Amino acid sequence: MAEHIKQHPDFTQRFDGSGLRIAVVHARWNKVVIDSLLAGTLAKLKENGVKDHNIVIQSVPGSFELPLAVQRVIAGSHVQAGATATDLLGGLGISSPLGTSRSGTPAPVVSTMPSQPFDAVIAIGVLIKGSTMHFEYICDSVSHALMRVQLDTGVPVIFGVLTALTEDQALERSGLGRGADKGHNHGEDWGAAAVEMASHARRWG
Ligand code: DLZ
Repeated sequence: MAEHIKQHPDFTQRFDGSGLRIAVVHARWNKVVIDSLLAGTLAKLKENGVKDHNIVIQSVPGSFELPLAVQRVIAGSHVQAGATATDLLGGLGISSPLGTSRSGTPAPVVSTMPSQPFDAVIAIGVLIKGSTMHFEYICDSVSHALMRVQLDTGVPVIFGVLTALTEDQALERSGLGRGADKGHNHGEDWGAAAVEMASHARRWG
């Protein structure tokens, strides 16, 4: 028997993301890990053909805020207006027309562009267990709420929330491991899952 049964899914089947519109809603807690996950997510979206101008990014303070933001982004309210993928890369150090906050996080922008439906939304957060029950409550409520939004709206919501017991676990799951093995950036899986689920959802109607 193989030593490790748990494996990442096979994402080798290609789905064409060139006509898809994807929103990425991310929390800002644990920024180092968030930035790496976002970079992995965006890289995979683009690798699958999703166009820069069809990726909209919205940041929220913490993971607890993700479900409402995802719901409103899907509903097409003003919250839908966030930074584009290009803007985000600016916030990560490449020159950005939007500027950045003191923490280096891209400044949110309000767009007057007419809203168009999203084919999928990726919700990204990093929860790291502390010494109180806070972690348990947020993990539980956020995972249930994101599932509810997805089932209520019929729009695929990708669960990009790391629920790590230690900082090292979070680093390893974002490709930033401290050892020789840097781990795997789960953001890449979330980007691929979004394109696949968005493609299925279009077919399912
Ligand atoms: C308060 C808090 C704590 C302690 N830890 C985290 C965390 O590890 N990851 C995260 O995304 N957010 C954390 N938060 C903030 C909450 O998610 C939320 O933003 C606040 O409770 C305000 O609603």
